[in-house]
Amino acid sequence: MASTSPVHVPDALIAALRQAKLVTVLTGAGISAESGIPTFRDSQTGLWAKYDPHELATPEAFLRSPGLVMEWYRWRRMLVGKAEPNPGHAALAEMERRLPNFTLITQNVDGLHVRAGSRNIIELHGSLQRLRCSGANPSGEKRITSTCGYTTDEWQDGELLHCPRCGALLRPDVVWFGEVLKASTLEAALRSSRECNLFLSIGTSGVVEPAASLPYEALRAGAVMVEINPNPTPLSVHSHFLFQQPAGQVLPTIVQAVWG
Ligand code: BV8
Repeated sequence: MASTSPVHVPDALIAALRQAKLVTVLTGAGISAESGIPTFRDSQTGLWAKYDPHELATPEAFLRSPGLVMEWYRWRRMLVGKAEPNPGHAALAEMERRLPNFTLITQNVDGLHVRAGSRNIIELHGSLQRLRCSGANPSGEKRITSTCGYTTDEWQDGELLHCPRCGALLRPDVVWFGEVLKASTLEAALRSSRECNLFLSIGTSGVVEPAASLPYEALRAGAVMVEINPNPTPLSVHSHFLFQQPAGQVLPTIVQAVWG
């Protein structure tokens, strides 16, 4: 990401962060862009250029072509394995250490916030580091029966992986389009959005629901809204502080300005 003009942190934001009792952050693919992970907005590179993530990240795609979907996730997992958390991830981990009450909600499944040292994380859409039993009937019938609940971090070699407990296909432990989020996860995200004094929306185009509604829950509850995104989004006009610059430059500057 080319360096941009210097980041200016308004005194009012410094004061707001210093006195905030509860801060909630929502991140999207944009915070991992400076780690070299393509965002959903970017066209998928190379082999995957001809596929639309919205097509591949669905239960239908998995039932229709489980091998293709698993190969896509293996490719993304390889990208993530070669990537490092960037200064934006690190600054959020530092912010959590400095604040009395901090919740990080992420739409990302890359696990980079965990690797950067963040602790209180709500992974809205799961993690591609984990696999879980899909319940998809190994005989290939086009329906997903109830899963046996098996999960693992071990991605064995081979195109299709099977649950050692029940024999069904294993799938990435992520939430696909058309799938409901875990009720407890969504409830925790809604609660921390409604209870915070200050909400930062970082690196998200604000399209995918129900994640996209979280900043508006915070606004309705009277929170101060900060958006960090080089491009405008529907949230931009509602933000009290708007940084249209890369998160990897803005976040460390904010942490430096507030905590020195
Ligand atoms: C559900 C995991 C009940 C998988 C993902 C209500 C209204 C409309 C539609 C719906 C609705 N309710 C449900 C839907 C359907 C659907 C949906 O929202 N569709 C969209 C396309 C309209 N939602 C669902 O299906 C959800 N389930 O609600 O269940 C239901 C079901 C069916 C029907 C009704 C109700 C489940 C959604 C979860 C899908 N899984 N990920 C995987 O990753 O493989 S979503 C995935 O895409 C990401 O997790 C993320 O959420 C989304 C991508 O968005 P972003 O993260 O914002 O990334 P994007 O590329 O878009 O933008 C990047 C931004 O970064 C840009 O703005 C860019 O400017 C900025 N940026 C770039 N560089 C930087 C930067 N910012 C800062 N610094 C930088 N350096």
